[in-house]
Amino acid sequence: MSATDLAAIAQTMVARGRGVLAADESNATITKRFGALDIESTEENRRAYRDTLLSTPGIEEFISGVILYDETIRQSSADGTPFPKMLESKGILPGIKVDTGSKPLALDNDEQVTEGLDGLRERIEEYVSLGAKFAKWRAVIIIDEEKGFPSDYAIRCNAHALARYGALCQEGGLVPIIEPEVMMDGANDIDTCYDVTLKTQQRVFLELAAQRVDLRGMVLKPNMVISGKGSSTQASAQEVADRTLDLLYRTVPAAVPGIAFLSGGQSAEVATEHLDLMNKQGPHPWALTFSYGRALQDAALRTWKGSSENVAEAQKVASHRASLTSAAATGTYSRDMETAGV
Ligand code: 5MM
Repeated sequence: MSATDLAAIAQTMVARGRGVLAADESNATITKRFGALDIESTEENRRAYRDTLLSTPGIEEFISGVILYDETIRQSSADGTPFPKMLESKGILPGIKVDTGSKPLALDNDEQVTEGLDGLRERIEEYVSLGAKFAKWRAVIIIDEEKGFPSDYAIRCNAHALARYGALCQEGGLVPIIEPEVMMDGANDIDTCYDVTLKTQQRVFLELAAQRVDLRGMVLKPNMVISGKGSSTQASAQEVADRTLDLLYRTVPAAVPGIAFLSGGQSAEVATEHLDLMNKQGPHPWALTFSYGRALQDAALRTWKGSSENVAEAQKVASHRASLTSAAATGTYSRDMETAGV
């Protein structure tokens, strides 16, 4: 695939008012999410849940692409249509998580590095044949001020792996989503989140350049700059938007077509409000949109609850959430839209 083709896919992923649904929970993660609602995590239940989300009527107005998990990309909708084909027929790009998870970093102490580079060239070839157009790799950067985390070592290792993955994707014809996630669950304040995210993104862009990744054919999926969940001082929504924008202007070259945020455990409303406040200050050099997992799915999953009788209602909830998140991607969201038309 040419650089122009990759750039066109990246542009489509972040087209105005559209964003990415992260539905790539590994079996371990979806089992945890199901477990909290007493839903059994069988292969059929996972398929039925993903089918509910992906076949939501009209979802293509708000969702440009869906990140699938290895099991899901091989599954089909109730009528037998493989999920990638079903998405394509709705004008939604199928994507695939290609990392194999974060593991303890060797000779370190509780920090993580994401694995999955071995055999990745061959796996990419197979995913392309299954219909994937883009990929995702998530690096986990932990803040723990007492332990001195993150170390430079952890940031360097993760940035290097992200760039190696990015280069392999572009060589093999997939647009890489580059996801360096600075975790939001520490006790740190917003200043520490800013400093760590700055250091991480600077290192990531250095590695991307060193490893010849074409910035026009990628999408960045960062965390927002936010107070840690365990911090006694919580920054206001406006401060989160301002500090996140300030950081992005310092780190992300204008050649990157779009930034699709992760939600990272923020509630759906808060994640939506933050994105909206950033877009109200636009236009920016890059599109600012979403690649949310929990913030798009939580309410729909709670409604579905593992029962086919709830599919229509869960789809209504999924569609409403996606429409609000889409509004935030154009800076036209307001809190009263949460209850309007439900
Ligand atoms: C959908 O969740 C993904 C989880 O992957 P693992 O099961 O391998 O942990 C995750 O990577 C997700 O794509 C991003 O973190 C964004 O999701 P949130 O919920 O943070 O918006």
